[in-house]
Amino acid sequence: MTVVAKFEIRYSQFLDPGGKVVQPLPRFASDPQFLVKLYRWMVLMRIYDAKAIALQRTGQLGTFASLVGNEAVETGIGTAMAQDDVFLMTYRENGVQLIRGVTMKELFIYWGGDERGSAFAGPRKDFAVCITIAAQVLHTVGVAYAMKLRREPRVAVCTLGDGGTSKGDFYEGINAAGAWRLPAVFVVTNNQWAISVPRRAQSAAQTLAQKAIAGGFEGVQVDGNDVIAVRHAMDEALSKARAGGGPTLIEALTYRLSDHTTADDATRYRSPDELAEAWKAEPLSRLRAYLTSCGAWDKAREDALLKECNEQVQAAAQAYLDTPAVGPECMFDHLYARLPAALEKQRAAALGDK
Ligand SMILES: Cc1ncc(C[n+]2csc(CCOP(=O)(O)OP(=O)(O)O)c2C)c(N)n1
Ligand SMILES: [Mg+2]
Repeated sequence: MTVVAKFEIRYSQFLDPGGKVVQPLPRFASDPQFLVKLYRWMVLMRIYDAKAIALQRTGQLGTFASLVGNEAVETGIGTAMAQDDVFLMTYRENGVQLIRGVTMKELFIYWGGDERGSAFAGPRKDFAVCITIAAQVLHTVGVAYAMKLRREPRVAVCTLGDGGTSKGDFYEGINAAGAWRLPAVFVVTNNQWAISVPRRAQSAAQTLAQKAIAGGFEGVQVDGNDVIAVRHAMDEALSKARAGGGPTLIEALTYRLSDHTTADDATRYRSPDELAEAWKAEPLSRLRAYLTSCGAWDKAREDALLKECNEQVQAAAQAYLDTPAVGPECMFDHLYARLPAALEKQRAAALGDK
């Protein structure tokens, strides 16, 4: 018998949960002021998230999917991408959207159940939220194929969850991306849960990164609570894709510190001990500890940043609350170029009900 294929999956972490450097930092991370910028995004995301949940709990927002715990993944992705790359997301990457120029007011409008929030003014080529699990993997293949045909040095960046990698759409997408050597990066945010289904029940594979091997391209694993590790892996994957080297899959190991959405109650299926343990590895505190150890951060700067981010979030929430609501008929307005007769009738009825 001969071995005809072998593979290995690399795991990378630069800062441990205490903020200690565990391997030489990549060049971008040698500048603490640059890391402060990454930290600012992470703090802003967390405050935005808390506000969105508060608005939902007081009946002023629809169901919301919290990103708490995901800040390092989102900051790493958003800050690494070039503006004319294309981002294709699930529902949990509001932080990436913010970095790419979607306004916070637009995000609140979207979660308020108003499709005008998907017609964001900033990154017009980015896709809207994809609720249909893993369908965006196929859309990414289409976008990346177009970029390749046009010989553009652009990359399609796709995010999906651990649960999403169980879908047929995911396997079909990575197969095509590998076969056609497309300029795409797939980031699997492994937050250990797909609603109530734990990672171990989701797949018998040792890592989710190795699913890329079946597509014929590289898969890597990073500590998704370490923004430096995520950003570094993104930089490498993006430059490889831009240079014609094909796709990469990045599995970012993190933890969903929130309920699945505001419509979920995670205490029904996971233990408080597991959650408490996960909080010890959350992404903000390690970067804060590292910056503090470099002399680049202190309590005064922290307080000033919290104040500034709170004001920004409050202003966006107020701008959202001051936006006149659309009528109930608008639910039909973004489904078809021409509405089928049956839905046209329902739309008319909704207008009549006003
Ligand atoms: C095709 C499809 N099936 C089922 C659902 C219902 N659903 C919404 S979120 C979710 C779990 C997704 O888990 P994961 O991919 O790990 O992402 P996470 O929510 O943890 O970020 C499911 C099954 C859906 N939205 N789309
Ligand atoms: Mg998940």
